[in-house]
Amino acid sequence: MAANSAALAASIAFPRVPDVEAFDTRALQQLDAAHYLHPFTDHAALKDKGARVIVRGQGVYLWDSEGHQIIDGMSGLWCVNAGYGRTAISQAVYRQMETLPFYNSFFNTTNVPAVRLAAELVELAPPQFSHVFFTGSGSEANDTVVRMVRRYWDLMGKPGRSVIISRRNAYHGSTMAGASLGGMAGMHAQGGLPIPDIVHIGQPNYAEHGHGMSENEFGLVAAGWLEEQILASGPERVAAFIGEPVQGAGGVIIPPHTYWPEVQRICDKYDILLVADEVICGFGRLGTWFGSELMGMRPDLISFAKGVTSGYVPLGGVLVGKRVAHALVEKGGDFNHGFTYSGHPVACAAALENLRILREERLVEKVALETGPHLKAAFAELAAHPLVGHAETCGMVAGLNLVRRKGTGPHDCEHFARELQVGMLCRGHMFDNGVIMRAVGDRMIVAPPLVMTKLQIDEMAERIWDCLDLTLADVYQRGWI
Ligand code: PXG
Repeated sequence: MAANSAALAASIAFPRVPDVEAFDTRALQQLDAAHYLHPFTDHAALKDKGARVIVRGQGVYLWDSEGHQIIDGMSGLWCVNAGYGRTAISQAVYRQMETLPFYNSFFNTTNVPAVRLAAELVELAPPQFSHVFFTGSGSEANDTVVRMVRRYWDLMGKPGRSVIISRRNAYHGSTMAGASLGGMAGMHAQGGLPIPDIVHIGQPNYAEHGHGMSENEFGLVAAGWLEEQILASGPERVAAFIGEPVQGAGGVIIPPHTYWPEVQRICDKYDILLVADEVICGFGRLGTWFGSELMGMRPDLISFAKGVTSGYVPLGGVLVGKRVAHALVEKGGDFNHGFTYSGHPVACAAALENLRILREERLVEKVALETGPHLKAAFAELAAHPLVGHAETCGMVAGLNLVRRKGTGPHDCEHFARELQVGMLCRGHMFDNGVIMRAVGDRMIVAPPLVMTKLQIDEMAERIWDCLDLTLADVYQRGWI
């Protein structure tokens, strides 16, 4: 650290109980700009503006270092399902740290929280699942998927089956395999990705590709792209298909009802493994424990992370179905893969407590029966705003599209030019007015904590409406409408 940075660091007070007065926001921002490389960030732009410093969370609210209260429409980053400030989780973590802060699961050892969590996850998962492989994140979970799928086919005597099919605009993480599975062109352009034998098909985005079809017709067409790719790659070379039940970071793309059952039929027809990336959809987000259950999928593997601990401590993993587990366990030999922190006892203790909360407070059922339908109604009202073309929700995820002129449905709206970045303008207003909403192009999305009450959903929707008004005023003023 440079001498002046060290002095600056020493001058910053970090109070135990956050007290707005005690934070020197400017000093923190300067240190941040000087030393902290953030994920997916244009640092030149950030340096000019200064990062917002988040200091506290309680329930569905956050506070920044200047004392602003913010309603967190994004659950941190799609993960704080149980909400902030759960003393039961921090106490479970503390107890585990006092008892056994770490031990590895290599070399024929194990630990109590990891064993208990593996058993509990298998209990929660659909019936075809029997085992869990733990990782530290969703990206590591998807790297594990790639290695495990290929290992499976080796064990089955078909090493030629190495191709994994994914989708454009999917997000599966930032490691080499995670980013390769993902379908983000901007990520592939940096670092020579994708790695070999990963190919991408179109996403089931009705608004973008479904013109002239009913949603259900389009679902079958989009699933058909999988069969076309299997035939193009050669069915004897295809190992697996991976997809998020509902695409999250790609913009909350909710597939038509017909899509996943048809994908399942095609995977079965060609004997291809189906992998559900449930890093976002798992642990109640869609009103079921796993999104696959809602979507009519019967996956062989499920990757998970985020909501398993509500983000309190990093943890991810792969739920392994009996078909693959049988090969790994019974056909013998090492699977040469694993992480220091696989089955970290502290992370597993946090997960056990988090799952207890989700169960005891019936949060998954609440999403299905109460809060999810309420969010749907709130977004249906937001769709009446002059700037909103259409809005969709599924459980506790929602998206709405900002458009230049409304139409009768998603296919006859008039869009803003991409370079105007109306979504980013809108996101700025949200952030400045106490609500966190993500922008993916001109699609604005939320994924609130599952504990958000109906009243808080109304409060969030009111703030969103006001910020849509502010965005509309800007857009008029700039002559974009
Ligand atoms: N799969 C999915 C479906 C994800 O959403 C990952 C894998 C990777 O997980 P880790 O724990 O390695 O980050 C994710 C992560 C965004 C955003 O902009 C979304 C994620 C991460 C960062 C940003 O919406 N999702």
